[in-house]
Amino acid sequence: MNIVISGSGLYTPPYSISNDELVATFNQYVDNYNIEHQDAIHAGTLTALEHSSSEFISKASGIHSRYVIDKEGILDPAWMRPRLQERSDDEPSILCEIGVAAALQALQNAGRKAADIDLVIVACSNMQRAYPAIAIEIQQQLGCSGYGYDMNVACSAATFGIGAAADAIRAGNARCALVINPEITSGHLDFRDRDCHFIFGDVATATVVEAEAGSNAAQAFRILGTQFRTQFSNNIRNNFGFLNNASPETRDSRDKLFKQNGRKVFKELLPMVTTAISEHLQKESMQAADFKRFWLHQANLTMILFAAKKLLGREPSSDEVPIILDRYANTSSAGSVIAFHLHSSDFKTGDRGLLCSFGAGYSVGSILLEKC
Ligand code: CO8
Repeated sequence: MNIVISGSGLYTPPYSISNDELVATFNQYVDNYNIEHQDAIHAGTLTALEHSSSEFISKASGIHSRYVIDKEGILDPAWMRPRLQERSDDEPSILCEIGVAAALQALQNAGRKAADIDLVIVACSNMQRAYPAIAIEIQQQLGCSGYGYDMNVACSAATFGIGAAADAIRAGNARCALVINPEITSGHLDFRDRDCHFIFGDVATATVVEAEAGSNAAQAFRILGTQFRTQFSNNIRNNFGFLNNASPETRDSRDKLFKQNGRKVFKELLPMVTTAISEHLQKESMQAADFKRFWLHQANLTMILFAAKKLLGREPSSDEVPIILDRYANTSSAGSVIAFHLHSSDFKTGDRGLLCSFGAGYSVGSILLEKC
């Protein structure tokens, strides 16, 4: 049975923060900290914090700005995190709200109604609560039938989710699925950490996955093959979880937010990604040159260009490897789907593209697509 991605959707938060704005807040925080702790710093018992820099950020990452769900709280040097009003159980959760916005656009592009959906998968890096599943809340909010569940494979959650949806349809458990990636990364980022305060942005994406036969989308992409790989690593980690309550002494310590060893990630994950994609193409008797476009995970510009060059054996053009992280930053699982959503309308029947995500786990997911 042929399965297609029949539509995609994108919710972009209303606020954008430039590198200069982010760095101004960070540097103010650093100055305040160093003044507050000047005695200990002079005594040599505490190390002074160093300023961040916009030049470093754009050079090291390719990121110039990021969208966020709340700007004021993040840019307040005394707070430096989104300030989000907790909602009552009777109100839609924030992940549900932004997920629904992306889902409605995906449904429209797929020529589908919510009533056609019988599987909702919410696939992202962090759920805002343990249960009930955000997917089931969205199922109810939209009026979908069938079933829903949440899953987390960090940055690879979207491709793994699309794969799970395609498998469910082939197995006869569902007919038409919504895979939704609401990413409020600003909620699990330490904006006081110079090494990573600039990396992430908020967004939500969604895709509709269904059988090709019966699909009535104007812009459907046939899934030619999927491949998923994982390999354990501590180099990208977040120890937030339900057992934190059992160790209240360390409940708010640094490791309960995103942390990474960026250099090691570069060194270890890139070979894993390029090997996985090459093996996937080989398995399907295809070559990189058969593909018009590579919608790659958007974590770091150098990383994206390195992977594309390795695959193609030459410098990629900007048309072959669209970049969206310059204004969206790393949006975790949503990054490659944003690239797909914004850069796929020019495909003609038979054109091929590769959707690939990679990140914490480690994890790598690749999906080979062909325009119907
Ligand atoms: N301003 C100025 N200087 C800085 C700054 C800064 N902000 N930060 C670091 N420096 C300095 C360092 O101190 C260092 O100085 P020195 O050489 O004197 O020691 C120098 O700059 C170089 O630092 P790095 O070696 O760290 O710099 P890199 O060139 O490695 O760039 C990056 C840093 C951009 C972080 C890079 O390593 C990178 O992008 N790595 C890959 C990251 C990646 O792909 N991670 C994937 C994680 S995402 C994921 O899987 C999902 C997780 C879930 C989502 C979480 C949401 C919050």
